[in-house]
Amino acid sequence: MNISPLQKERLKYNPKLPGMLRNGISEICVKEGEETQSVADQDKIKALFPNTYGKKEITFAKGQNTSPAKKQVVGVILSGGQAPGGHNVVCGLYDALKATDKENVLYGFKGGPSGLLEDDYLIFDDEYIDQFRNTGGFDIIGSGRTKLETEEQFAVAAEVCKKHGITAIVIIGGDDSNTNAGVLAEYFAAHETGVQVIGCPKTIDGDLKNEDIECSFGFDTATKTYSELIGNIERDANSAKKYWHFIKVMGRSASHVALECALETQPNICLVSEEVAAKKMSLSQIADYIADSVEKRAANGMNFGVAIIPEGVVEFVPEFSVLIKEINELLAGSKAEEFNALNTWKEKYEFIEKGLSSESMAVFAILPETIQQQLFLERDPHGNVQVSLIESEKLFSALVKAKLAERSSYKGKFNALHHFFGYEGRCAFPSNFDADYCYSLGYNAFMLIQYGYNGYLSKISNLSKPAEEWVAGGMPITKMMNMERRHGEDKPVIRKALVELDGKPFKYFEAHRAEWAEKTAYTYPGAIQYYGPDEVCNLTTRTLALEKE
Ligand code: FBP
Repeated sequence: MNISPLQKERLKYNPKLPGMLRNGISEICVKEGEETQSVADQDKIKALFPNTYGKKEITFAKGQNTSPAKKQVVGVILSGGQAPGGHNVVCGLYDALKATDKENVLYGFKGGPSGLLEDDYLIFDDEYIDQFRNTGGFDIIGSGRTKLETEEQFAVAAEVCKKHGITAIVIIGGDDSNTNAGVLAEYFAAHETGVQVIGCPKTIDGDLKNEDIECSFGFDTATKTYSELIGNIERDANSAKKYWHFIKVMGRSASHVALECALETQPNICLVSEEVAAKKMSLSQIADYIADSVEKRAANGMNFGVAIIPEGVVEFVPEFSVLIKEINELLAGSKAEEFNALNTWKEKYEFIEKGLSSESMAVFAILPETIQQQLFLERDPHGNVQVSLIESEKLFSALVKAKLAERSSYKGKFNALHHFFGYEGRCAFPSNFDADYCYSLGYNAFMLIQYGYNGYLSKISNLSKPAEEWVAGGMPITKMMNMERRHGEDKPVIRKALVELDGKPFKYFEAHRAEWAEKTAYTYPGAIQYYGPDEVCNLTTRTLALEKE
């Protein structure tokens, strides 16, 4: 196989473990902490999870390993969107499993949770796994978005585990996948299958975190990759001085990615969806806010700038959500056929005008025609508008252009360029932080299995400190749960962490953004460094550093 010089070097990198896991398997003991409660709705969650609720938090420490000698056959699944470091979770898991007993076996279920249901797997060996150490991507076994959530699926999973003698399943995923890991753990316990389930916190979106989980893996590398690109664009903007760049960054709903990139690069504008929702901002208000920056900069001869737009922002604009709901209703059932049978956009526009409320029509009318058409073209299998496909970077630049045209005070030039950064970062070579963090999560997941825990999330904390000082342990998944309304039903789920408007990262941004909007205060983070001084190659995110200040 042809591999790049960097990959060749990265294969040799030795990921750092927390100090307490470094002395070898025989010297890892467990310390049990307090019994836990769910973050809310304790009675309901307890009733739904009679076998896995209220368990103790645990930490590992240096000391005599007292885990029972037992052959372990473990299955691992990668679930959802790719995040840098996933391969190292599998490597850490494999290394701990083999260091404990050479006879232990690791199965990898292919293509996400469906691999478990379809019994589609490979068995890892040294030769295979060694090609993936410290590399990005999930191609080691593939990933998928099938949800493991029904009793029927759990029964199939139990059968597959029984067939192979599997003693534990490790699910590497985001909030939904770990919620399902918790439900599966409860099912396995209730049915006395003897199979344990351990989760690992993954997602570049950074929205799987709480007082126990300091960050999900992949966020560090993905945001560093986007920040490098944004910094390069800022420098280009400041060199050519002729374009406004509208840059959409991934993050399905939370704005952690956009905010972290803003803290790293100090752009002129960064929208934060959670603030848009809290202030109930309209599209017009957002456009005015950006146009103010364009105008002030133009008055100082700066007809250029950079604006970061979080992927999910339009869903947080209250009037836009109403518009989407009305469009979904307008095209429900046979009405979609009626609409599609119309030949021209003019006829379709009249149909829309008749069907929408006057408030929603007013919002629809100000959208650029390409976005209007997108709202009617891109439908998901249930016939709903796919909001994530809306090109919000183009939407906002068009709205800003229209605002500027209305302003007699504005005398500048406004030429916009558009970018979307998402896939560029999801499979990057993991930063040293993610390589170390992920390897530790996997290694630690095996220790949880070995000590018999079920329904736990692998937890590594104290992450803003050097790896030597990281703390390894586990927390019951039920501790992170509350009840939420999903598809018309109350369901136990892990609470998604949105950007907190009173949190330190947002407060820092808020205190500086007026200056950044007017001046050129760009910072250029450059590429991720894998080798070199600690100050550049072992950096955590600004978000984590500010949260732990
Ligand atoms: P996860 O929540 O599964 O980690 O995925 C995150 C994400 O990268 C989002 O930022 C993005 O909106 C989404 O996945 C895109 O997923 P897909 O490529 O499957 O459409």
